[in-house]
Amino acid sequence: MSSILFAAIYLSDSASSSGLPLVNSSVSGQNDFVVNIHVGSEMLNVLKSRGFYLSQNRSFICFDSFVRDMFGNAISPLACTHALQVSGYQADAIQPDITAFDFNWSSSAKVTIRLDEPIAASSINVSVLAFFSALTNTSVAVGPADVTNFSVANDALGSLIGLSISETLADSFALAGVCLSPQSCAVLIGDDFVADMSGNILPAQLVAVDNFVADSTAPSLINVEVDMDSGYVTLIFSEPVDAANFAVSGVQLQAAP
Ligand SMILES: [Ca+2]
Repeated sequence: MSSILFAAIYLSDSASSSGLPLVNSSVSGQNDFVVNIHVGSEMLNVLKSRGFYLSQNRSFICFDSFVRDMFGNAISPLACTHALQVSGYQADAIQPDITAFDFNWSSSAKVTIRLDEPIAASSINVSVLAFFSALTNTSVAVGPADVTNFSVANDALGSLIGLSISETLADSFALAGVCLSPQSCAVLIGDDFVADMSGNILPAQLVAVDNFVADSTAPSLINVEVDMDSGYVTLIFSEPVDAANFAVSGVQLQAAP
């Protein structure tokens, strides 16, 4: 059965549309009436990301001459305009899984989460996310306004979710000591964060960061306020600064520049 020409088999979502050639697949079994083709996860992900094969009503097959009988006679092609609907269908019932969680302070999309299969963008609920530091045993929850932008890219590898977080949330991280190093950065995923194309929900879990990129931008001084009665000088910075490392001797007060 190694004579099967996979690229001459097409999978489509209706009896009238052109199909996707079957790639990344293998055949198992003997020369027989029944041939089992194992469709690889990359091809399955392509089908899911295109919305194909999400139900029996969206599962069709058509083909060119992809196989021969034992005498060498090739099978007659079946045009995709007359594609055959599958007679048996088993929906995806497996929950998606996380394959990577990255945190990047120097990028506008600070958080990226990769899953092993395409997901439905409309299912995303960022308000069940929190970030956690095992060093300080502190977590910072994500509020509804804290994710300023999110993107979803579904492809053969699965799905890549990108989240841009608000300045307010970034400041909360800095003040709580969360996600300031690989050791202090994990994401706490609650129930119902995201579902796959068949509605299976990603299980709640705690995931440590895989790739961590620190902030390399220097803080700047935005404002200085002086109270001549109390004797306090108040310095306001563009981002939280580490008060333990504050060098008072490095600040000079003067009458004119
Ligand atoms: Ca699944």
